[in-house]
Amino acid sequence: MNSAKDNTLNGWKIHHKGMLKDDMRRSFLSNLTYNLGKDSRTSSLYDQYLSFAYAIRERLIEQWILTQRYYHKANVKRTAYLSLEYLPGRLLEMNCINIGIHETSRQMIHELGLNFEQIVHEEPDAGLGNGGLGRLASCFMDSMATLQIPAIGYGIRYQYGIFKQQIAGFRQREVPEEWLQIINPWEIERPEYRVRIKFGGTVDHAPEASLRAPAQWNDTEDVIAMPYDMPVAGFQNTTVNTLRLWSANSTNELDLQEFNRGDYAKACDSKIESESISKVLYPSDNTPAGKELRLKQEYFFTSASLQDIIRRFRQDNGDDFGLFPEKVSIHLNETHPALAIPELMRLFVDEYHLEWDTARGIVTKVFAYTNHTLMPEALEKWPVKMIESLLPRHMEIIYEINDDFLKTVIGRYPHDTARMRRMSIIEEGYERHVRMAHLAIVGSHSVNGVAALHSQLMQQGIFRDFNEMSPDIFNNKTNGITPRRWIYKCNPLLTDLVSRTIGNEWITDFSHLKELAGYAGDAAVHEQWELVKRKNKERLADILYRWEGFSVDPHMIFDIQIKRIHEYKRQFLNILHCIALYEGIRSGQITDAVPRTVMFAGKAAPGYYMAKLIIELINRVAYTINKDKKTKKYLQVHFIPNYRVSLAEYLIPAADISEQISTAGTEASGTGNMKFALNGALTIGTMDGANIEMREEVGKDNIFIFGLTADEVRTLKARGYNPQLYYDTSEPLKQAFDLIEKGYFCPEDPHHFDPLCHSITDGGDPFVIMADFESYMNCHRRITTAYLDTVQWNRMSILNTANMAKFSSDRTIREYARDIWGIDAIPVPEEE
Ligand code: 26Q
Repeated sequence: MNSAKDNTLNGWKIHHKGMLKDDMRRSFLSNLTYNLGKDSRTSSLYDQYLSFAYAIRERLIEQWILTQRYYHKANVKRTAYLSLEYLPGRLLEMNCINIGIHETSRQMIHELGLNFEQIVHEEPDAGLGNGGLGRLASCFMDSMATLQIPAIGYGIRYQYGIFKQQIAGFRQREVPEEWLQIINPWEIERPEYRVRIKFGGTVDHAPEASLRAPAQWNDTEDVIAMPYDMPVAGFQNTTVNTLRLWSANSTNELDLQEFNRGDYAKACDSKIESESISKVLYPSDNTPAGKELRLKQEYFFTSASLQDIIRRFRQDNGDDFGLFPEKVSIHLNETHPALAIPELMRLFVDEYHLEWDTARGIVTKVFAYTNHTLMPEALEKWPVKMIESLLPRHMEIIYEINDDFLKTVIGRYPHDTARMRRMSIIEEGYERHVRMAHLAIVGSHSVNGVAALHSQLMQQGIFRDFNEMSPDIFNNKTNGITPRRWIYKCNPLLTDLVSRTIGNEWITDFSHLKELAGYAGDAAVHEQWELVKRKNKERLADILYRWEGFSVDPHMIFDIQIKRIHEYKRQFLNILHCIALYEGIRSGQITDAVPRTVMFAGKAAPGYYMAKLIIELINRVAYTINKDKKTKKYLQVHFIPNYRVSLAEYLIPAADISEQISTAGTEASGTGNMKFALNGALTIGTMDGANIEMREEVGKDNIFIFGLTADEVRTLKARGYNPQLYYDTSEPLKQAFDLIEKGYFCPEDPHHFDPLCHSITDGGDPFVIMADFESYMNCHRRITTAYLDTVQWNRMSILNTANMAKFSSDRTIREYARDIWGIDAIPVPEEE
């Protein structure tokens, strides 16, 4: 792939882009001149970024074409990953690394007298997701390409990604992020693959025909789905997979009619309305967004993707749909694309005239569903009325699927009508709803959770009835993260140190990382390990000063909690503890404080009142604490605005302590926890999500676990939990709570934080903050004592990195490919 020579492609002689420094320089300058009309004197950083990105893109494209052509020729089974969210972050440097040209490019840019760091910072993050679920999808895309698994990711090309967060007057302000205002060099429009998506209208059946016979869906309002492809390169191999994102365009016929009638405004309205579908990402994470436009988005990208999958299948296999499950596997990332199930039924029955039962059999073999949340309010359900008016044929099909399903239930459990009601896809009540998770389970051959505890709770809790009836479809696939972005790219110093210590095989075979454990007691490694952490803290300090104007001191402990703001994630517990520390130091009760900087970052859903109030509390507490001369040397608190992938890449390598403190039984997995530990931070965490498996890997002495277990939380609540009891018996908790309640942090409006205070007292403290406080505080005391023993700390830190091999998304994807998709690696030959 990296050889510089001429090549033929499709019978055309094209120039194989060379990978040497001179080749790169030629491409870069040629793009600057002929594409952007600039020279190295007149070019802006933006011009330089684009030219550089184009030069890299040119080097991806041939292998991209070869990969796709090879998949077609070998007629391989492919997996389609359907996700409403992706969070790829910046791509320029990552692509450089993946095609093996990072160092060469860096030198080339440097020798031109340009600044590599500044250039790559010109790229906006592709923020097409909210949090864990979206970032996981991107880690998976990376691993699928690296493992050479034939895969295609489908999603929406939102014009506005996740909002930009500003902090003004201590509060979150949302600013629209129009990332496509500037050119996206990584996408290629593919008008030849656009498809038509229908909405509304009516369904016509032949007289006396069953709902299961082919029907006609007429008088619809249509939207065009335009695909944009982004290359996803494997790590230094020959595979380049595709991420295909759909953009909504209007069909011109409709507005032309109105236009010709002279109703210009209306003509524009319908254009605007159809194009609004891909306009904006819903900024809700683990919280409901029960808006019709959201449902439209879900159907829009699902239908477009399925039509695309079928087109490709027919091209390779004709209409022999019996082969479909041997050639296609479709993965549902949460229930957001669950309409794919009735949609595939509709396409098979109505468009390709398959028998209902035949179609139904194929569908279940093809789909698999991953659940990502136990929060009851985040389980998707849509009013039957809404689906009926937007997707009338799908509603019929859902009823028919449900009929079949309920017959099986009643066959297995005769007379158990309560069970039938619980399991039905339709929720009865004042208004009837479609339960998307039930639809996804009934239509899939595999349902998985994302960490061992989560899968277990899912099977015993929300999906208990389903698990009793079909235990074989349930399984666990513990999440992972891609080591390419989450150590190799974001922590070059540590990457070098690890390679110098154990050789560099670990980069391509992560299981080698455990060899590092052999050096956990090595004084020379310790010294370098410490130095790397220090340098990463300095790098962060530098960036925070330049971007946000605040100074942090790298000599202090960096204690970091970064994730979406949510009550169950308990940022409130962390800030309460900060207040207790502050009060303790200020009053002289704490005399042995170890200097620390506590950092928070994360976005709140714009409509999530409590989450926004937590952000305001953190900012006000930070303001009060940071200006106090008495405590300044010992405690600093910062809220860093606009958390995103590119910021995480600086924060994570600089962390000493990673906060993973969700109420046990609430965080499905967490993936930030893995990123921190991989970069040598020590975790303070609860027995929740993947923390439990991390503890198994690193050993109980190398992680700081506190608080009630999921079982204990359940029992406590069942017995009648009284948060007041904990308040009464813990002096530090009482002091911290009282400061907030008395308005110490908001003198101009002392009752400002009442809703937060109430939630953990009279409100019943659903996330057991009060009950876990003492344990959390004591755990922090243990962890700071441990920090003072530098040798011991370095040892633990090294063992954390060394024992993270399990949490590579490569391991996760291997399991998905083997157990769920039935797909093997297909190494793409270098040349035809
Ligand atoms: C719900 C109802 C209606 C519309 C949307 C939603 C909705 C939106 C986003 C439901 C859930 C989400 C996002 C969930 C999510 O990000 N879950 C996280 O997934 C990670 C990857 O598996 C886990 O590591 C996290 O623990 C989990 O919180």
